[in-house]
Amino acid sequence: MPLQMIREDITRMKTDAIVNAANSTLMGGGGVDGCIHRAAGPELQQACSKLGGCPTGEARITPGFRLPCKYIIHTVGPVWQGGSQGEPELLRACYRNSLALAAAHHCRSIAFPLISAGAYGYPKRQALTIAVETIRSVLTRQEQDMLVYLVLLDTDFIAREEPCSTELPGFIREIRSGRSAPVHRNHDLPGRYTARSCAPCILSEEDSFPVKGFCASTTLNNRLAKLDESFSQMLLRKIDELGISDAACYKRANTDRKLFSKIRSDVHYRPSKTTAVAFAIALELNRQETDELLRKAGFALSDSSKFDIIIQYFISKGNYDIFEINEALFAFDQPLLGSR
Ligand code: AR6
Repeated sequence: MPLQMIREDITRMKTDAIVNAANSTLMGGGGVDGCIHRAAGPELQQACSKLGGCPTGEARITPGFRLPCKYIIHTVGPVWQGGSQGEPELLRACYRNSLALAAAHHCRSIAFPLISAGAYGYPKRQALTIAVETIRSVLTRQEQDMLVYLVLLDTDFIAREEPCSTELPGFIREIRSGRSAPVHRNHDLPGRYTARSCAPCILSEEDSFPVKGFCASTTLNNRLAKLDESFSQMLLRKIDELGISDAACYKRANTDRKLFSKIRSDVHYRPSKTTAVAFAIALELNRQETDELLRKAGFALSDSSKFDIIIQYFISKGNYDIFEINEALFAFDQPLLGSR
C-alpha cells in the first residue's frame, strides 16, 4: 500500500475513492467540499442529506456520481484552535476512519486532500506531517494493498518549511558549481581508451563462432556466460543479510506485493530508476552499495540531476525515511520513489 503525493484537482482523480474535507452537516460548503459537490452533481447532496451528518473525526461514504471515482468518503476535520483541543488526534482519526471505510468497500486506491488545512485553519506543515504519519502507520499494518494519494494544491509550504529545505538548495548549488564534492567519486575506472585496449582484436577462425549472425569471440562468450549478480539477486541477498521479511522491504520501499513478486520471480528484472532507488533506501544502503545496486539495473547517481542530488543528500545524512525523501522530491518537482 504505497503513498504518493500529487499536484492535482482531486475531482480529476481516477481512484476507487476520493476523500472530501466536509463539515459536520455534510451538506456541502466551500474549498474542496464545494469542488466535489459541483463536479459530482446534485445527486451527491441528495445522498448526503440521508446520512444525518457526521461528527468530527468520523467518515461516511457515498457513490461518486458524476466523478471518475467510485466512492466519495466524507470526513470532518477539526477546526484549528491552537492545537490543545485534541486537534491532532481528531485529524488522525479522519485519515484512519477514511482508510478503514475504503478497505471495507474493497477500494484499491484512494486520494486524500490535506484535511483541515484550508478553511479550518490547521497549519499546513503540521497537517501534512499528521497525514503522512497516519497513512504510513496504517499502510505498514494493513495486509491489503491500497495505493494512497495525497493530493496537494498548494505545495510552496513544503519547500518553505521542509527541515531540509534550508540546506538542500545549497547542496544542489554547491554540487553544480563544483565547490563541494560530498559524494564518493570513482576515480579508478579502467583506462579503457589506452592505445593497448583500442588495438583491433584479430580473431582466429577457432576463436569465433556465429551467434545469430554476429561473430562473438570465445572471450566474449565466456564473459556472457559469467554474468555478475543481477539487481534482483543483490536485492534478495541484502534482504536475507538484513533478516527482514519481503513485506517489510517492499513496504519500506513504498512499493507493493505485486511489483515485488515480479522482481522475485525474474532474475533479470529491470526496474525503473525510481524503483531501484526506492529499494536502495529501503535497505538503507550506503553510497557505495547504492551505486552498486543501481549499476546492476543500468543506472547511476550523477551530479547533473536534481533527483540524483536529493537522493545523494539524504543518503549522505543517513536519512532513509522514504516519505521524507518523497516530500523533498515533491517540493523540487521530481519523480517520487515507489509505486504509482
Ligand atoms: N483538490 C485538491 N485539494 C483542494 C481542492 C481541490 N479541488 N480545493 C481545495 N483543496 P478546505 P478544510 C485543498 O478548506 O480546511 C468547507 O467549506 C486546500 O488547498 O477545502 O478541512 C467544508 O464544508 C486545502 O489544502 O477544507 C468545511 O466547512 C485542503 O484542500 C470546511 O471547508 C483543505 O481545505 C473544511 O475545511
